[in-house]
Amino acid sequence: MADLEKMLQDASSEIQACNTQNELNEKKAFYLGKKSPLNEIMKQMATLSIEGKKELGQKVNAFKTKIEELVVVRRKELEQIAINEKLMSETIDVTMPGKVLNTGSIHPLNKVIDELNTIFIGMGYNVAEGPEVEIDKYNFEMLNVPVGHPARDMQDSFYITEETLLRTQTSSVQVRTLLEAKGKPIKIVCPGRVYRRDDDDATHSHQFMQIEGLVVDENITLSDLKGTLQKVMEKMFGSDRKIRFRPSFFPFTEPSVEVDVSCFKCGGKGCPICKKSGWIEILGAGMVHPNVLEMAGYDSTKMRGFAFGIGVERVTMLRYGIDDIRNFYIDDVRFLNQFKKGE
Ligand code: FA5
Ligand code: MG
Repeated sequence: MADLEKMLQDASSEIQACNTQNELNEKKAFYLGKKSPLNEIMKQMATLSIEGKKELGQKVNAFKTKIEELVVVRRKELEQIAINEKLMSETIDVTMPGKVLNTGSIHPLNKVIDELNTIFIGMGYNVAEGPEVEIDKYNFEMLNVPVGHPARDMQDSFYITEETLLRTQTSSVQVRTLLEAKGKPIKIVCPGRVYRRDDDDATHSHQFMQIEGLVVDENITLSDLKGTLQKVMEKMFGSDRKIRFRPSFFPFTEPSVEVDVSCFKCGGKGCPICKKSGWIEILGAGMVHPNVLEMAGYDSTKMRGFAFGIGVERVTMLRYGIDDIRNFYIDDVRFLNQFKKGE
């Protein structure tokens, strides 16, 4: 009998120590199967009295029942442990950092266009658009640059047919806007791509961007132009950067100016980027030529206007200290990634 009690104790701790359903099945088979150590005890049966047999029989049955119970309890425990483990492993922790996707970033030129648009919208301008494939009439003729005019040479161009070309300047949008407004006041900016047969170098590209501006109303003067550009450049570069207005010539403005900003690289001393001048030209501007107004149906004795064409690449170079315009167009992600910050 003592054997049976000892066996029950051993069985109980062995069942409790089972960590898988398989181990548990084996343990159950060991104690209740044909080769169970119980068989040794049962062998005593023959030597016992009837009373003794009855007593041993009951003890053995009780042992079996107890083993069954212990197995059931442990089986349930193991099932619960498995469920808990599964729940733990499948828990979604919403505070875990997500997978970082390798996203692109806004191109620096678009950043500067967005910024300039915002500045101009804040000053009451509308943003206009125009086509990149333009007719000669709008790109040149109605800007007071007739066929054979020497100013065409400076923008020696990509022609598609005799009458159509890739626009060389966003100034073509001036003509389109004037024709559409039919004598009414105008206040627009127009960003876009332009194309010229220019030799590429650190500050020149054969394809680049401009932002055109056109303001037409009664009583518009050169000082309005100067004040406007001064304000915009201050917002763009801060008030420490030096800006200069320099007399220039465009057939579609009179008088005409060009605006330079002091070189970001040498601070004005002269270096290869600014071609030793200390200045980088960023835009052309002037008072709209009366011929341009008249050709578009405006009465130039009543309405006057100013216009400007800003070089977006130049502004971006000055803004971010970029020393070669070609960086914008070679699609090197190491260059582009630097502009991800702050997006
Ligand atoms: C013009 O294109 C005139 N349409 C500007 C204008 C508009 C004058 C309205 C008067 C009234 P210009 O060729 O200078 O002007 O070009 C204007 C600006 O574009 C330049 O100041 C420069 O910043 C930029 N630019 C010109 N050529 C290139 C080039 N090849 N690569 C990059 N930027 C250029
Ligand atoms: Mg110029």
